[in-house]
Amino acid sequence: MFREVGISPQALLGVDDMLDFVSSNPGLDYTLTLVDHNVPDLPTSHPSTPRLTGRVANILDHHVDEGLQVPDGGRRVVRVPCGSTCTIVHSEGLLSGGFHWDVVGMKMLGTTIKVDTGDLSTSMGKTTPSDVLSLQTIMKELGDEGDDMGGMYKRVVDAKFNVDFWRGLDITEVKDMDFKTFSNVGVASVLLGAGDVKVKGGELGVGDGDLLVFMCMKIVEGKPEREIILVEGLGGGGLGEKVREGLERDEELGLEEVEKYERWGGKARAYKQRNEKASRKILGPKINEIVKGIKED
Ligand SMILES: [Mn+2]
Repeated sequence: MFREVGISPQALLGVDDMLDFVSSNPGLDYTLTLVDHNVPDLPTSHPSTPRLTGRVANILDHHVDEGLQVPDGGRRVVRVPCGSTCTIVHSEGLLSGGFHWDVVGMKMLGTTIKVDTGDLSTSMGKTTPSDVLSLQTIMKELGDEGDDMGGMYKRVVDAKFNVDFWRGLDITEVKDMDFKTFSNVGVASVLLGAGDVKVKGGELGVGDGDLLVFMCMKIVEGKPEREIILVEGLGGGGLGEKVREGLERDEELGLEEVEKYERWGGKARAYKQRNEKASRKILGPKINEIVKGIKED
């Protein structure tokens, strides 16, 4: 969706990146607004957790209120049920003191409300009157400018759920659809089984990262199954190999090698991931830890 409106996903900051930035600038004061989940979505053992403690100033959410305190003067809007947090963001304003949404922001809010509620479907059981009101208001305010929201909604839904859409992409598009880097290791989340991630028309350009990870997800009889492909990059210094070995040993992930992709320069290996709950949110910090450990050795 960011690409659709001309914002490079590379320009986005993850919570970890942001916390790295503020920690490397001592004296910088910061507070956080939690939107869509009212407790920090990290395990207590996560290295970022202490850096979040006491920093949450505002909460805007549609999930059950877990009672995290916000300081005096902070905002707390937890509305349950509500189909989309973007409805709350739209109707309450993201920031205290007023915030002007430009056309791009309004389109993204509206499209996300559509995605979250199945285009205000009544059968999904998520749509509430306030979702309808917010989306109608956004459409009215956008006028002709909102004409492309229907197409944008369809493409976002395809990217989230439509395996045929993913099968039609070439390898570079598969890699870049949802891509994030951790310590020079690229991690692509893809809605394909490992066997469906194919290099069409030549080699996969791994680039000069140390390792490229495809986190594959496929639905088998209604249940998600995860697989992982590890491709050693051209970063040099053997770091990619060491990170691969670190991930192979990780008990939480539970990787079992299932197939070797000789085609990808003999460097790609595919694994079944026994823990289907371990998402990129879990894998990313693991990679950072492994790389840190290697560098300290
Ligand atoms: Mn939510």
